[in-house]
Amino acid sequence: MAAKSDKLFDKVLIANRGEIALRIQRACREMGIKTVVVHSEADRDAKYVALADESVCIGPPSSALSYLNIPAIIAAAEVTDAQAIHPGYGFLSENADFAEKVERSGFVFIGPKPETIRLMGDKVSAKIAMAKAGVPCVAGSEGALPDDSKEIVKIARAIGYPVIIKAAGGGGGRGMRVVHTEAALLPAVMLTRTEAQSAFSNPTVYLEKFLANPRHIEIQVLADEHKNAVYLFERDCSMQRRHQKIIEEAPAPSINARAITRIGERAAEACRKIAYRGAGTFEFLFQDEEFHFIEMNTRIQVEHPVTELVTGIDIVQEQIRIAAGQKLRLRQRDIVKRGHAIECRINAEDPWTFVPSPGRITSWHVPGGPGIRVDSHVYQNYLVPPNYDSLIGKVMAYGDTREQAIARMRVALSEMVVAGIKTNIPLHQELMLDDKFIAGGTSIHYLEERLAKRLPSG
Ligand code: MV4
Repeated sequence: MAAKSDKLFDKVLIANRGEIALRIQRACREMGIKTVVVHSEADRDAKYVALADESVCIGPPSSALSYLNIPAIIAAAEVTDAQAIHPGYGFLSENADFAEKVERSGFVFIGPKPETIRLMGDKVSAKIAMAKAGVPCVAGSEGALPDDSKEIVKIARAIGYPVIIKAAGGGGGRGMRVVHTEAALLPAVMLTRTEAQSAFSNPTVYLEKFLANPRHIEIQVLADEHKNAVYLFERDCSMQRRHQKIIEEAPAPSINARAITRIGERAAEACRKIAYRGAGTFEFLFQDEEFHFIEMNTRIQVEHPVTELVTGIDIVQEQIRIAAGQKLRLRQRDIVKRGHAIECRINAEDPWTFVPSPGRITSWHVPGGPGIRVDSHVYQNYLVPPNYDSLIGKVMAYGDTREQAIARMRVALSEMVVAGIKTNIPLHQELMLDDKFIAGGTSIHYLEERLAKRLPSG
């Protein structure tokens, strides 16, 4: 078992790829921790792999055979004598069985306890736990929907239409169906159950009031295993297409500071109540000045840098310290949010059709200057493999005000050169000039509505 208390790990294994593998590696190196990176055959020549103290090839390009290959990852930790495993985001990051196997093999999982990951992975148990811990939730069924049709109709009537049926095993937009009338209710429940059974091997569904025009606001938290918990304020992640976020920012434009304090305190208190450990994100729908909890993510998130920029806290380093058993050094009163940060996710995809565009990057120039941060594993001549998601980097702009952050982002995007593949940079440039984006506070539906009105090819 790795040393707990004040001593950090000697060596951490990074069970991920791309920009987040590099981000975690940088945090480790800054803390004097050696790194092992596991990689697939497709990522063998990536520079961040060469930069790690050690690397282990764990399988062919297919994720299922490499980044999702639990025995291969644990074997890599054994042969390299790593003490802890950081899962990054995606892949095995929210897989409770993986976390459990990591711990049973004698390594530290850099993340919550397996039972917490399991609790939050089931959206019904997550909501019950959070409601009990005092977090305001969307009105809906108390737990899973029963089998009895009359009962289901009664529940929907009490809540009032429109309602949304969601799969307990879903999350992130998978396995949901909106219902506008009583006539459509039971067929929708049946269909969602059937789909949930085949997609998640779990037919459990629940019902909520459907919020028509919300914003997606999330609260970042950090909690140690000594019952200390803090919140690092909010992010606005409303700018998304098909449940893929493309721009995130902190703070959320025009939300009352006291409302943020209240919901942040609720989130931190809930962490203490459920003995949460690690970094976490409470996802809320925000509509009519109210927060409604929907899900909790138990991993580091893609958009964590906007929170780092406005708070000055290195969230990945905090994850590592917490996993080593240290007490949080941060006290809530010392955590302040200053200025404004925006993140544009740069994807290797056609900016008009969103079709992935893997291939050789023949030219790569990143922006710089005051308030600009670029997190990317890419370089000139890098080959974007076709096997993984299309994120090739993140451009972040920080400013004293939102206006300054937007102005810096415009300059940054204009300086950026990515040749040889298509990217969504033109879409980001368009959005940085969009009146509604500039005004701030758009809903989760804005981008898709805006794209529908876009003129073909410029
Ligand atoms: C909702 C909703 C409206 N009302 N729940 C989609 C992702 C998943 N995390 C929850 N989602 C939604 N749940 C109620 N009661 C609308 C969405 C939703 C959404 C939420 C966040 C970000 C983008 C979204 C896009 C479409 C629908």
